[in-house]
Amino acid sequence: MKRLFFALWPDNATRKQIAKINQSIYSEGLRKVKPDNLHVTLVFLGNVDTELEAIIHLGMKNISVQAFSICFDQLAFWRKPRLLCLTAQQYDQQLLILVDALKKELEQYGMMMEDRAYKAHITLARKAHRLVEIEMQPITWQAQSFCLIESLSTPDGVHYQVLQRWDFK
Ligand code: 3AM
Repeated sequence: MKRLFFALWPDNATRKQIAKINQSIYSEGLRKVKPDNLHVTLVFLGNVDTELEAIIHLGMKNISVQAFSICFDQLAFWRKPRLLCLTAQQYDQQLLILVDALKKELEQYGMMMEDRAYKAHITLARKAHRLVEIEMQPITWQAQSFCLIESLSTPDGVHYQVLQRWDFK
């Protein structure tokens, strides 16, 4: 079994910009996401066996979405999951089309998908207690592809590994 999710994976320049913002945040007890792990989750799959994983790898070529950009312009505190994350006030329609298409494809394989409205975010830190005031320049994320990611538990904490990448049109 592998623990999988679909995500937008940043290019190096975007990753550096986000990591820099994350460095500027301080609050007691925060558990920061490592720079190499920064991403935008699209759809969480959970544990997937080898057979289903092979079907997923093949099936995603049916997804046809145009490249788009997202402007992450706000730091938010999400109380229940105790996250500090970057959020976007507006989404390009292509992002919602992509998330919807992924869910529909996965439902065809018998997977149960969450019904909650999608909220694009970049998790920066966990175990947060409050919002932190920061000065930040908005981050424009040029999405050129989406990725299948494996979440691996290592002695150094969680590590995300890109398994496959699909380019947008
Ligand atoms: O990176 P973010 O915070 O968007 O919270 C987990 C993380 O999201 C989320 O999947 C991403 C990669 O681990 N996640 C973990 N378990 C989940 C679950 N049961 C989950 N999302 C939904 N349902």
